[in-house]
Amino acid sequence: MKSWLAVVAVAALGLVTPGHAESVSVGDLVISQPWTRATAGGAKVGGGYLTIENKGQVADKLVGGSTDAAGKLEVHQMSTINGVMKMHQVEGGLTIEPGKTVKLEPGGYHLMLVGLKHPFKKGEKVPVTLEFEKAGNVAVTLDVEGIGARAPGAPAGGAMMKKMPDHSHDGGQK
Ligand SMILES: [Cu+2]
Repeated sequence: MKSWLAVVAVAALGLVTPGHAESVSVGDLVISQPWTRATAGGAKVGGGYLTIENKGQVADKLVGGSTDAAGKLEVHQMSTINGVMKMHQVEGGLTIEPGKTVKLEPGGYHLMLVGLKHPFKKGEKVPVTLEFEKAGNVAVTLDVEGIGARAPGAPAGGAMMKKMPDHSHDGGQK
C-alpha cells in the first residue's frame, strides 16, 4: 500500500517523531500528528487535525482529499463572526507558505469529514488521502483520540478538574 511505503521511507530517513503518530513527507511537505476525535453515535461529521510544514521554496495548497470513512473530505476554517463560531470551506485551498508551518487544530483550520460511514472509536485509525496542488496526493492515518480531546494524546477536557480536589487533601490536614 502507498501509505505503508511512505511510512517506511520516512522511517529510513529517521524523520519519524517520537510517539504514536506518524509523520509523512511528500515533496517539500512534512505532515505530522494527524488525528481526529471519537464521535458520538449518530454524528455525521468529524474533524481531522494535523500539522503541515513546508520546507521548500514555493507555496503549496491543501485543496482537499478523500477517505473511505466518509462521503467527502473538505478543508474548513473555524472563525468567530460577531461572537458566533462558524465554519466554512476554505475557498481555493489552504495555502502553506514556504518555510512556514500550518496547524490544523480544533477551533481553527481543520479537515471536515462529511457523511461518516461509521462512528470513530478511540484507538482506531482512519486512513485519509490529502490532495495538494503541487505535491499531489498523500496518504496519512488519523489517530482517533477521545471525544472532546484538544490535542493528540492529551486528556479530554475535565480530567484535570477531577484531579484537583484530591491534591488539596495532600498534607493539608491540621
Ligand atoms: Cu468543519
